[in-house]
Amino acid sequence: MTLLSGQICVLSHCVRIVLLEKDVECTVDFLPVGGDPSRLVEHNPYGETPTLVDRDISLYDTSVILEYLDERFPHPPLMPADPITRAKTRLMISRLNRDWLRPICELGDTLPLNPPAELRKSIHDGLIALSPLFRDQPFFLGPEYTLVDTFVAPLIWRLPALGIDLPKQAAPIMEYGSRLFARPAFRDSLSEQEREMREA
Ligand SMILES: N[C@@H](CCC(=O)N[C@@H](CS)C(=O)NCC(=O)O)C(=O)O
Repeated sequence: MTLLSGQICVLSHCVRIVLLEKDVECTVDFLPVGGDPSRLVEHNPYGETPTLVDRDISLYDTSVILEYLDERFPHPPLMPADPITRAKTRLMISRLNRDWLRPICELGDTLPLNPPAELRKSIHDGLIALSPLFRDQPFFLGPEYTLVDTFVAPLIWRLPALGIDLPKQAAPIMEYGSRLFARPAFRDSLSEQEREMREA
């Protein structure tokens, strides 16, 4: 299995985390910025990262890739078991994607990211509003780590690169971020450039 990944593509980052959480054997092929897109287009008509190439199938669209991985490699499960919580998980991922992750993708694949002021404000205010949730629970949906957490971790990691500084009142969400970053799968998921986002 091969993942065609961007170097700092936030959605590719979600897929890298899930592959490592599930200990899936996969080659991550980091595509060079401004490189020849033909390899990508061969597997994905939209020419976007992430694209997952498996023996019998090529997949694109992050949510499609992640649900495939969760079904093909069921341990540990990253989707809740009951239909209502599964639907809530999909809804939350869809909102995170529309509001924050896709707009971050559109900022391009070179640093610094330079988000427009409205996007910066939306992420800043949105994370502050979510923060109290993490006073009483370790992960986004409660006691268990799920796919939603794999979408939020790359976002919180990118806050310094996005020029977003959260105030003290957001301490619970920053502590949640630290819990996510401490996971071995997260640490191993980082590309060189992603590592530099917090080491520079
Ligand atoms: N709907 C896609 C969006 C993926 C996407 O926009 N990827 C960006 C990088 S983060 C990309 O490949 N942009 C290059 C392009 O659109 O040509 C998904 O959910 O995976």
